[in-house]
Amino acid sequence: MRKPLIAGNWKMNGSKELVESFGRAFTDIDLPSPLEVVIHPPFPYLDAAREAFANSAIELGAQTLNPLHSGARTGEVSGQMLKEFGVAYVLVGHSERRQLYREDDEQVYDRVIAALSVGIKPILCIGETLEERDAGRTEEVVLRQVGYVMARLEPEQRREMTLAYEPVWAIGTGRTATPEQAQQVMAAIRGYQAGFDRELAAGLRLLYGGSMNAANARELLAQQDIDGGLIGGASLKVDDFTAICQSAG
Ligand code: 3PY
Repeated sequence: MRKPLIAGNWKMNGSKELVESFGRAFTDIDLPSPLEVVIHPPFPYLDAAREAFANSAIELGAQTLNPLHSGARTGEVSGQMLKEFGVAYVLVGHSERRQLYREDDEQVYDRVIAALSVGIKPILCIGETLEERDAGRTEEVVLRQVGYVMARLEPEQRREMTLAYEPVWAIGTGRTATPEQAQQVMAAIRGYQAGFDRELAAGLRLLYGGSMNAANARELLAQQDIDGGLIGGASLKVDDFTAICQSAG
């Protein structure tokens, strides 16, 4: 009932050539069904990606957006602009944005609303730091991040949401949560949501992120409450990313 989603977060990496090679590799490819595949390249590659992915299995994603539609915000990009380039999904609240650019829950919420208002589906990223995990605060932190946004949305807006649980200590470190650790947090998120709306919780798509790769994807994706992955480094290699997509069957 929940359609798996494999999303590639290129962060500040990639090139036009890489965009084109993904377009070629994902045209006429045999993928498990059902499955959605999204690549989130850096902004300057969106136009090339729209063209390269047009006849492929890949949908277009962006990595962030400004909460405003337009205005004096040097260097920023709005949801309306992303929409013009055919962006279907946008990451919001990635831990690198929360930590390096000081995005707090309120700003994350504003970005979610900005995306929804132009018909772009947010992928809300949440996750605890190592310090928080070691202090036994994982569920408290993650559920606060989820609740801050989800509780403020209208029921029909909640249905547009995908959540990505990415333990901060597993991002770019090569460390991955064990399938059991990831499943435990996913079950807590779904259980929390079920406390408000059982039907929504049952349909809510939960991705695991944090050093997911071709070697560990199958075991993570086999967990009951994991409906896909948000892939960092391994999404920059066509063969690895293809292998991860094949594991989602
Ligand atoms: C990672 O896997 O490193 C990510 O941050 C994916 O978003």
